[in-house]
Amino acid sequence: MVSSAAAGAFDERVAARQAKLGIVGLGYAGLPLAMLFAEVGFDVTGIDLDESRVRAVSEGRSYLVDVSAERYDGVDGRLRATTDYGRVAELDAVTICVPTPLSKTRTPDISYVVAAAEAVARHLRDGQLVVLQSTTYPGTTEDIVLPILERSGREVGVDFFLGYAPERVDPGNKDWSIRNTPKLVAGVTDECRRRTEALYRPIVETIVPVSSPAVAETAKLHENTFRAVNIALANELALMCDRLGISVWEVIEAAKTKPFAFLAHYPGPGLGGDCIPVVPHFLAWRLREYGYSAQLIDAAHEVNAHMPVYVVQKIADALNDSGKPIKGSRLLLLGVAYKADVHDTRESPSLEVMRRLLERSGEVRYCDPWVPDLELGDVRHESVPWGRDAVTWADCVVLLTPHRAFVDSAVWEAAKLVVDTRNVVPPGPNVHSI
Ligand code: SAJ
Repeated sequence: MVSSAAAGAFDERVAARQAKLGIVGLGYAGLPLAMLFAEVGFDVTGIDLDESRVRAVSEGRSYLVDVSAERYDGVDGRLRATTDYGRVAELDAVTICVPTPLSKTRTPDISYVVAAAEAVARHLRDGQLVVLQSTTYPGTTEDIVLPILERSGREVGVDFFLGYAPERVDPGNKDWSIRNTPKLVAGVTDECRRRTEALYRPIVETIVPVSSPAVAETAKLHENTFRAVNIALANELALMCDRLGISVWEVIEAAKTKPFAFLAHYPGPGLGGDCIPVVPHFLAWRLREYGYSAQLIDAAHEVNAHMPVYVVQKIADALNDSGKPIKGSRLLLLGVAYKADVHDTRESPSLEVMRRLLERSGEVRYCDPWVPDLELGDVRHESVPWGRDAVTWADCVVLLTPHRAFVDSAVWEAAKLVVDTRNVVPPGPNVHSI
């Protein structure tokens, strides 16, 4: 049993900002968290195996949209970075924020979580709190991380403490930050949860304790699965409205007038990002171990994965009206990032559209102010500048990512033919919408 004195001492060190904090993984979730802890007065050690990230943090250089170079000036050296896990031994609390990608066979790859837990375990000290933030399948904290940490012979809830608190970071979101986004918090024992709550209290306005890590792990997956399934529903609505000969965009706008029990999602060329296309498969994979098949998740994946095929068919149909095949036609793709006004192309459906058009011998160029160049297969492509020249070159312009630069542009009237997958191009006889 933990003495109340020891519990009190931890809370006091946190409340007094004397606790030494560590963040493992300085990516889009870890670095903003490390910076925020430093800004409220903690001494923070960031640990990352990527030496370029460690150098950037040490030199106060920004490499994430949410952490500008100016923020380093404000923390007076309280945020340091290292590749040395040995520094864990000096810390009171360590938060693990490493990636959890999908493997090629669409199963969860938690190798980064395991490696981080093993490295922390090698330097674990009595009284330390370890918190996992990575998005992962239910059972990871208690069935994978806990046994690794207990190998040291220490007992959880007595000699060390283990919590789970999923990240809800939305890079670039100006409305929702770490501070004002409610934070789910769980612990392997009550004292684990209590200490995890104490850790986040100085930086998060609303802490939501839940009864177990599995509840928090599953809630996070449910949040993103909700989004993927509703996007798939919007995409299926587009396929249905195409057959009905009505505008899916007008249907959604009409449905949106219902003031309750409706949350609009919109069709597009498919599902991109390292989050929404990935996370639902963690849940489906885990439930298969219980003999349960998550039909909605699998069906949503099929619908979302079909959208690039549908967009290519719309392009072929639009060109056909002008008596042109895809083969040999000049095709300008607008936007390869997975969503508006980001640099990120991970899982971007634009790349699948581009690949399919190249396969059909289209002459393909892309324009994306946020992505100057990209590798597709073993070919390097460079973005062409946005403007009338780019548009007049093309037999067909395809709007895939609604970057601000494309939305309010007068360039559209120069286009011979447009396929618009995001409902941002002014309507016209030469504009085909999905
Ligand atoms: N998309 C659609 N139709 C929609 C919404 C999105 O086709 O109605 C597409 C986007 O184009 C993109 C993909 O889905 O390719 C994912 O878009 P996203 O807006 O969900 O963006 P993400 O991947 O950055 O998701 C993050 C998530 N945040 C966290 O997990 C903490 C997600 O839960 C947020 O809802 C989302 O940001 C957000 O709202 O910005």
